[in-house]
Amino acid sequence: MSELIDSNGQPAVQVSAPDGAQATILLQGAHVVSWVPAASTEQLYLSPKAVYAPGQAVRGGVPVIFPQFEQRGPDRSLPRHGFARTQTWQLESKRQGSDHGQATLTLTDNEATRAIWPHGFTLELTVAVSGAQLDLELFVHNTGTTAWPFAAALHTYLAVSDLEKVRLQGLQGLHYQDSLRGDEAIEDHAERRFYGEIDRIYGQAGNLLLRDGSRQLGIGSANLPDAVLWNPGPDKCATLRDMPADGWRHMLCVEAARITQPKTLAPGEDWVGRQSLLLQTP
Ligand code: TA6
Repeated sequence: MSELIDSNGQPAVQVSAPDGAQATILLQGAHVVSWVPAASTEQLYLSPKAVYAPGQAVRGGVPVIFPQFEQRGPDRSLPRHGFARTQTWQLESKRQGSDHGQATLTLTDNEATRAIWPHGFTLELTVAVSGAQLDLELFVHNTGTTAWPFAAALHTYLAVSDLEKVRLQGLQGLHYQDSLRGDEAIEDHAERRFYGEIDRIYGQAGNLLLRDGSRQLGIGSANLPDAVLWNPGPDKCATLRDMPADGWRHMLCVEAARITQPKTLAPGEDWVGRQSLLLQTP
């Protein structure tokens, strides 16, 4: 227990690198709520009205989404965005190396998960900070006796100075599903701008670059081929009780996800997906 700190009244783990890079992870949901690169400032958005309570998803940071995304399945009877984000994870290990700090949190099936999803599993989230980089690695292992499909996402809320000043590169030519319009299209902008509400799933995304004034954030992923862009815009934001009225201006979710093609794990099989964020000096 000595490894734990308090973050907004919740037990949490803080990892730090010798160069001062830091991240804070709540045990509930293995939810990264803060990432400060070395000699820099907070890069994640965390709503000042976020609710910290059992069973409640925290608004901001990096919710871990498993085993379904939204209500899109593969098992639609589950809570929206699955259950990993509201379960209490365990701290498995924490250490500081010569150039990085890292921690691994685990979640295994338990009475509550088996009551809604009758499968044996282990999840591990490894969070590593070093200099200007944050690496998030989600490991999924089927410990049960039957195969099961799952969807997953690292639902990253990036802090931005003002949404209307943000540009995102790397999407041009990608096919996307627009959840607001209910249609599909090909992205034709080399630099996507944002004017308010957006909710899209881009397939086969590669490396992305977020520009926010002089700040540049590189966003990479592995094995999580979908990129979700989400911002509630002013009207939806006003309906979210855990967001301030102007919260939408200061965040953009750029999520690394596996949604459109769920992965199936046979008994004993495992899978790893990653998202990496790199603050680039101009
Ligand atoms: O990832 C986008 C999304 O699925 C949106 O549709 C939006 O509602 C958001 O996630 C937040 O979902 P939540 O359940 O955390 O309110």
